[in-house]
Amino acid sequence: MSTQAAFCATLVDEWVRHGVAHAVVAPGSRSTPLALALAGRRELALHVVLDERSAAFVALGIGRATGIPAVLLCTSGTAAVGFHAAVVEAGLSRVPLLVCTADRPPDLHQVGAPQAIEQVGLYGRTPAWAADVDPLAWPAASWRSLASRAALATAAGPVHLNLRLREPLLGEPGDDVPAPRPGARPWHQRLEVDGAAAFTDGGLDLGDRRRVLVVAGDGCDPRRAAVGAAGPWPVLADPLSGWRVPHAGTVAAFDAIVRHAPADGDLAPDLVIHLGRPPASRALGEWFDRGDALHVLVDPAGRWLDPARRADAHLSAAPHHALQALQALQAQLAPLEDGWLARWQRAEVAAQAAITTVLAAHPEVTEPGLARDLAALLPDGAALVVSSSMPIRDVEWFAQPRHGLGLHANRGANGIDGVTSTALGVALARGAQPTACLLGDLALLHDSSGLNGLANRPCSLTLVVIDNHGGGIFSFLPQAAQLPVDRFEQLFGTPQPVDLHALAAAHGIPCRDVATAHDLAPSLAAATASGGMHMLVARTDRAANVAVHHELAAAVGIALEGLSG
Ligand SMILES: Cc1ncc(C[n+]2csc(CCOP(=O)(O)OP(=O)(O)O)c2C)c(N)n1
Ligand SMILES: [Mg+2]
Repeated sequence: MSTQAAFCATLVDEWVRHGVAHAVVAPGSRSTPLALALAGRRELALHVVLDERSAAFVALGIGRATGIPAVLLCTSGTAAVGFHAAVVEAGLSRVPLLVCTADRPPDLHQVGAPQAIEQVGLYGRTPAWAADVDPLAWPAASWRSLASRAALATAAGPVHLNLRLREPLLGEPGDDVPAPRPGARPWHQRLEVDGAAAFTDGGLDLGDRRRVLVVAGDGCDPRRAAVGAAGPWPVLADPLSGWRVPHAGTVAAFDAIVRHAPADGDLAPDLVIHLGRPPASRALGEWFDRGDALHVLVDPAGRWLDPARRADAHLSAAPHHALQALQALQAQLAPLEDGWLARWQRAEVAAQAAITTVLAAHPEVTEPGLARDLAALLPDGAALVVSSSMPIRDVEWFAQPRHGLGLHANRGANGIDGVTSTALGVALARGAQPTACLLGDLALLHDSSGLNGLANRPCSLTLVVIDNHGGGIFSFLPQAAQLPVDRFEQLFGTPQPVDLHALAAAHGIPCRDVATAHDLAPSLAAATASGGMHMLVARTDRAANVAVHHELAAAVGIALEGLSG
């Protein structure tokens, strides 16, 4: 009998009760008791990933895709450091993640024992909760509570359990596993508090605000139906919100619209409800800064998502609770201004038509066109993982409302690292259902170790790579205009001399070019129909990309002028 084995079996049993369904294990010895406990439960899918950095992003992707933490396990030493980037992302994105690092007991620290590094507090203040646990020092009666508390705490992001494990590492749990709660109940549960009263209790003077605008960002409650058809407001819907669906109030082309709408014009709001994380659109933020609306921020977890320090009020309530409260309040207030919603609807229709017209005149692949088409073409039930840099912006600015597409992006830290591995995690969690990933050439190369073994994974994943030969986003910055071309290319453009087809071939991944705008549909259809791993490469030009963005913005501006004229 092994107390450590019993301890680990108890943790795993409690996590299964919390719905945990995936474990990602990076190989090593010190983690043996927990690795065996995880492998011993048929309720858990076990994914073994060599590189801890990649493993952690895979677990992150699973957490992202399911909302349920994956258990992430490694041995002691630098292995634990390898988790750090994804832990940071999980922390800032509040993606649930159960990070378990095996450690040597304290007496084997600072004496030259192998793989003994400082692991307590390794991830700083990032974890939502952290505990340094010596199973032999913790009474068995505390084990279930420890595991359950850790699982609940992942509602706020990654949880780090540093587990001090001693030799012998092998053994059977025996009868030492403490009794669980009756039935399938976990040890601790959280009760939902109804936040419907929160809005009216907030002491906000909403006075006679009659132009209410909702900004639905990443972190919204995706059950839009729960909002009761979202009320009579225009909703600027970031695709990551899950709210960019066909609906009377949905506004997708907000970035282009606000580039031209006067901040005191007939589209200007007097009350803005922000749900979740702000969209990437800088134009939107600047437009709000020029206006004088009241801003209310709502986040289910009470985060301070206000980099512009613009909020008049923060509201700790699930977004649908806040909207229900606002709806109730709306009934008591002055009615919305006549034509308020209709004006936004007309702007959206005009902007979408202008975007379509511009892109139709570009038979070559454009980055906005690729993002728009990819989001439209993926079959119902598909997921799209979007890389930071221009892909997430192009999807935010140009993807049209639709049902049936789940979007994911690591926007907590906006890293371009781990994108392929995150997409793999999302795809693994979804099995045969198609997953696509839109990413830049540098993001692909950054995580090229994420391609290791990809071809043999049991899932359907199509990587759609925009190869603009470097960091296209920097061409929009003053650096591009003000630095000598050589210096700009050296420090920002940073083209990499890698043959992407050869890279794919080296990993056994079928790869083809998307040579024209019309090539995407058949290539994508072929890839998703055959399943497995595919790479599509679309070549674009960074300077031409800036030009087409300007062309789109100008066309929307002219279309909006036509409306007011
Ligand atoms: C881990 C990480 N390193 C560096 C950056 C800084 N960065 C932001 S965008 C970018 C270039 C990305 O290039 P690519 O993936 O090709 O996308 P593109 O800009 O061409 O759309 C870099 C290096 C980052 N966000 N994350
Ligand atoms: Mg690029």
